Amino acid sequence: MVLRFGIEFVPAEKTLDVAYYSKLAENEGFDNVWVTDHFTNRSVFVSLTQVALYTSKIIIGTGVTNYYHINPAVIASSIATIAEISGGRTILGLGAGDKITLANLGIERKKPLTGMRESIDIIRRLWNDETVEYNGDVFKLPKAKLHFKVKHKPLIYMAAQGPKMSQLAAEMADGVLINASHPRDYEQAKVNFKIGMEKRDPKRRKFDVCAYCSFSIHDKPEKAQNAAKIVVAFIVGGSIPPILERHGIPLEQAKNIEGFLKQGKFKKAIDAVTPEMLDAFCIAGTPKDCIEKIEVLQSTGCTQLVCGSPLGPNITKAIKQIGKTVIPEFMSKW
Ligand code: F42
Repeated sequence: MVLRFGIEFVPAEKTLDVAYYSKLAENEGFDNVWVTDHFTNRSVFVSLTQVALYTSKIIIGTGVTNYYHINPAVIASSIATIAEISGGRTILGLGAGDKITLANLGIERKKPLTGMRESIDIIRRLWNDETVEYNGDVFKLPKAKLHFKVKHKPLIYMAAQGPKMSQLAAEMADGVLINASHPRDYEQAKVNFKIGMEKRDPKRRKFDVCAYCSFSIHDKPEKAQNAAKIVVAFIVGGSIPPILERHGIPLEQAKNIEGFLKQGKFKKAIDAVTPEMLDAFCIAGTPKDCIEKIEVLQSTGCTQLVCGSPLGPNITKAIKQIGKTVIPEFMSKW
């Protein structure tokens, strides 16, 4: 089966740079651009607006925004505006938000699962031109209505790693973005998708399973791996014990890395990343290494591979290399 390719950009970069990379990705055969959202970076919606104006066919989306730092009604109107600008090429990627980033805003991530269910409900109803009077556990909207018609209703993809979030994604969303790079994580996710699928409306479109991987490509494997180490350090430092145990990563090694990161000792954190951690939490190596790992992910049922940060030691070269050497391997042979 054909595998779609997505790419993640982080608006720590200027909006014009994100737009330039997105256009390059479009030209190199990528299907989707996902732009991350943290208040510390440039605005995801402004970045996506610029991406929409610079591209013509690639699907663009938040990868991902969240309903704690933006009210779902504001998410509904913002992403519908981008859908309008892009001519319907837009997906809403929605997550519970990064716990540590939200804590810096004094926002406690209360009832994330309930918040997700309610947000999706509110957003879809607003797009359907309803006046929403909502009295949920997390959201209370006395009277919300959009004063413009949403012609292009975006698909909604959920970020999910946890068992209940994964089940909810299969029940309610059009797709899921799983922040993981190892087949073990996808085998586990499948168990939860099956549970969620039982409650899914059969009229809803086919469920898109996106492997949102830390990805790094270079002809010299050690260069690719070195570029990925800081990202992997953050993943290891932020992972909960069951995930570390699933991949056989000793908890004390992870605690060690977490400590270095908290103190801003990034070089020490990078040096503490082991080959086992790289294997568990990223796809990094030569084009051949990357293709082999992607093939295994595809065999677990993934329908889209999202190439996430760092992409490689050089972003422009990495986008071109993925487009020329990796994507063609997964295009239909007939
Ligand atoms: N976060 C960002 O802030 N910005 C990004 O750009 C971003 C990108 C991104 C891309 C892909 C991806 O997969 C994740 C990404 N994230 C990003 C992280 C994302 O926002 C979420 O933090 C992450 O996906 C959440 O992962 P999770 O599936 O582990 O969900 C957490 C919140 C969780 O606790 N899940 C539990 C579970 O089992 O799935 C649910 C717990 C539960 O049931 N809670 C009950 C409820 O009602 O919510 C209440 C329990 C109680 O008593 O309070």
